[in-house]
Amino acid sequence: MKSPTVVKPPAGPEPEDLESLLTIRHFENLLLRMFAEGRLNGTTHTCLGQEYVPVSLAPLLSGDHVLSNHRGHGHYLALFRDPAGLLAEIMGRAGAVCSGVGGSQHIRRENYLSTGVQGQSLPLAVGIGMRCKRVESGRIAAAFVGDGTWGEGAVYEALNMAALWRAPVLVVVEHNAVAQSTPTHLQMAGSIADRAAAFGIDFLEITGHQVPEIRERLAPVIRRVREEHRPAVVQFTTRRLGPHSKGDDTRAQAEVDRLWAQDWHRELTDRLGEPFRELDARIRADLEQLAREVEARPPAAWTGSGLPDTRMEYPWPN
Ligand SMILES: Cc1ncc(C[n+]2csc(CCOP(=O)(O)OP(=O)(O)O)c2C)c(N)n1
Ligand SMILES: [Mg+2]
Repeated sequence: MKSPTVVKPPAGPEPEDLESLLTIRHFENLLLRMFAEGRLNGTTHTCLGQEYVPVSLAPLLSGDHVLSNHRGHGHYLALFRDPAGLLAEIMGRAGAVCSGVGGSQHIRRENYLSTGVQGQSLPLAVGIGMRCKRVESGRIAAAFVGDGTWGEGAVYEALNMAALWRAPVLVVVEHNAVAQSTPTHLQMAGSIADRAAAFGIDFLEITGHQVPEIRERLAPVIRRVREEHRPAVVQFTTRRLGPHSKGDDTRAQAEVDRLWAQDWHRELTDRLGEPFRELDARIRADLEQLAREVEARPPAAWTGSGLPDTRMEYPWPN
């Protein structure tokens, strides 16, 4: 008699990954609530639904250069686990990671840099990658970009050079099928896989949201980038659960509901039960408390960038 096939449930995230996932989820929810209550100004783009992408990558990129984009809170939090510094930055309060001058989109810390300018990070990543190859052997440059950003010409100039010069660059695409209000199928011909192939660049697509499985698939790709200087593109086929920024979701409600039904948070709530709910409630409450503390602080004061002053006097030296 044939023995019944046992379907192994997917491995759950490690405790520190769960904590990162939930910190990012509740950080982003908190920001949207605070905007609605008039407690925040400026802008913000939350990564609700996409939290598992940077959480999966974080330990694989330790010590590397990471270039982030406008939807970067999760990228920062997964790497630095510093909700206090980021919230203070977004609120312009004491303790801000960039003295409150960077806000939501422009953060620099150690080898991490984010920008709100779409497509800017890829040429930068190639330059940094070349530096890694020459003087920081073993390090790579990883850049997060959205699917809509593949409409920028700079992306292709960068891919061309990365392939030609064998720059250790990892391009992480968070393909959420939408760019602001434009569905990707209305603006992208062909596919990102084919575009990477045109440059002879390795490509991997990740469709699931299980952190341990994703890490297992990513590890050999990142190892090749690091050791063989083969640039790679990894496409996470993911979902944006929230608005583009705040209150500007133009998608049909039924479409958004369909995405929420596939959310990792819902799946883990069902699978992990009470301990997950308890951790979830604790992290949410801790962040609410943090927001009250940060709100009560004085405004952030510019303390200098901590970097050598590289400004040049005019006339520029040759
Ligand atoms: C050079 C440039 N053009 C336009 C914008 C305005 N803008 C900000 S986000 C965005 C859409 C980006 O879509 P995508 O790359 O898919 O990332 P997602 O927002 O879906 O994460 C646009 C057009 C910008 N920030 N920079
Ligand atoms: Mg997008």
